[in-house]
Amino acid sequence: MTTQADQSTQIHGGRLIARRLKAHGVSRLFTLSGGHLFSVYDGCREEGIEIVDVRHEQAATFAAEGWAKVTREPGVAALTAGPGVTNGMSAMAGAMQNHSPMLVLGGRAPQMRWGQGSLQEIDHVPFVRPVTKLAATADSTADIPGLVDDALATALRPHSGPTFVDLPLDFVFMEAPEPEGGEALPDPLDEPVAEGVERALALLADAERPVIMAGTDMYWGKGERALLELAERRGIPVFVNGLARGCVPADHELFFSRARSEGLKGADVALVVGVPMDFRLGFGGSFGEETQIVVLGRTEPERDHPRPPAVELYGGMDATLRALIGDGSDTSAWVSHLRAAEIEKRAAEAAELSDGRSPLHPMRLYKELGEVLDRDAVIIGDGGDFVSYAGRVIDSYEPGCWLDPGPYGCLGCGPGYALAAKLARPDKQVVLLLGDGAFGFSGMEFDTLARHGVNVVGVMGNNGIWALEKHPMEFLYGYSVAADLRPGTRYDQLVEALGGHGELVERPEDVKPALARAFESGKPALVNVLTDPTVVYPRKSNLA
Ligand SMILES: Cc1ncc(C[n+]2csc(CCOP(=O)(O)OP(=O)(O)O)c2C)c(N)n1
Ligand SMILES: [Mg+2]
Repeated sequence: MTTQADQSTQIHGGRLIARRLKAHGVSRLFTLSGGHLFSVYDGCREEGIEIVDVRHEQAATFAAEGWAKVTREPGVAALTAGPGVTNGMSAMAGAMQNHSPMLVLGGRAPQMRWGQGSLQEIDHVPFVRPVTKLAATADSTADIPGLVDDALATALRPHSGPTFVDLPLDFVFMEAPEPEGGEALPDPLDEPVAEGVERALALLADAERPVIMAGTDMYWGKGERALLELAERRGIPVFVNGLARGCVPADHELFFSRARSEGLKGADVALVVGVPMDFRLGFGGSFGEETQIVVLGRTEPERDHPRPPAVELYGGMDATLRALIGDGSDTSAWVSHLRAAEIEKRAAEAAELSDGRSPLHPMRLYKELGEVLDRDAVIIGDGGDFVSYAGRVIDSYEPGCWLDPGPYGCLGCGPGYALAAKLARPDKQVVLLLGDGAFGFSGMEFDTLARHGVNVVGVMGNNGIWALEKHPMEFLYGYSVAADLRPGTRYDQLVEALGGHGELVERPEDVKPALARAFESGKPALVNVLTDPTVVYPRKSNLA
């Protein structure tokens, strides 16, 4: 068997792919079997790329995204022809909105018989294109390596996002010589400083109540060090969402979360860094009417800003944030004012955090969980109200430690994310927060976790309802339909049946011992905590 390939050697299309993946540092391929992919598997096996096989293609695709989210390297999934690719569509759409760099390889019916009705024959590209940055079908075996290089580079370039390469069965089984070289993948730290920083510097110099609101593209742009230096030098309070969580440690003196509305509404200048003014920022209305907005993006936005910014800066996150470092006004009164608001709002949570009811208040569960989490634990949220509570009270201290589906909001992302996170960070606690509704989408992936020995600890808020839908519908209509689940379902026993460790918890005092047993079990685990369905999350709006 040959293990080396050079210009003179012909190697099959699957091996050509694996060699390009390996050359770019890809170590794992997430997939679910299909004959269209056999030569890709053979190539990966030859090149030492680990194949991680799941139970539904959405989990493979979410895992590829989860890998990207935790490592900032492109994640890679391979989906078989037809239904394999359609099953991965929601995850691709979510990754597109999250700007998650990843590559999806699609199996495809053979080119030589195209249009004659081969098994699982469908043209993926037209429906994958709107949810990817690049979607292309290989024209020949020799075309494949260049396409893979291009797809990986495109996935990483701003705005980063998913790309898709379709592999006709005949081309991927046939042989071609391996081309030489291939360029290194782009590094966000090489992106140039934006034009127009002078205007932003002038605004910042006079700002008395500045804030920074940072989001996911700041993380993709590797801007966190420069962001912290900028905030510290100018004394600017920082608020984060999405993947920016953890980029400023939750115990930093300039980090705020509960005082967000106070901070954003009261700001005279807001640096909006790597985050669109979408529903999460009230389409711009979260800021005060007089707030001057300085937008900083890795590149031009995909949509128009909902309110006109005073300054727009498009360029490298690190370089541009660095260019904004300098001395400004004394902000200490503003910072103290927000700190007082933060402390007051946190104090108001104390009663819920120590709520003694059984079934539990979700806040009490998070108080117990928070006390056993390491500083660098990776937390994954998959659910409705249960995850909204976590978003409020679970603190992050390092980048890449908080994963939720993002604005596309697809339930079922969690197990795939968790699988990838634990593979990428085997020494960290990886905790998967699951609603009982959310569990139904990808619960079978506990089989994947068990088969691959990936010891994620799941914590379920089991309220027997789709709470995020049931309570709003009752509020609007006085009744609800399609909003109930079976109360008290033993999802922990399901996980045990799949080879994991299960715990059922009904009382607050039993949470910590159950979590300790789960972490020590040496298996993927689910701590199934019964939570109170009458608890209504204080939500302003969930649709727009
Ligand atoms: C794929 C998908 N289907 C439906 C929804 C709509 N949805 C959002 S939250 C939610 C309820 C989730 O219930 P559960 O996971 O039990 O969490 P809970 O709200 O009860 O805490 C639903 C149905 C969605 N976001 N994604
Ligand atoms: Mg529920």
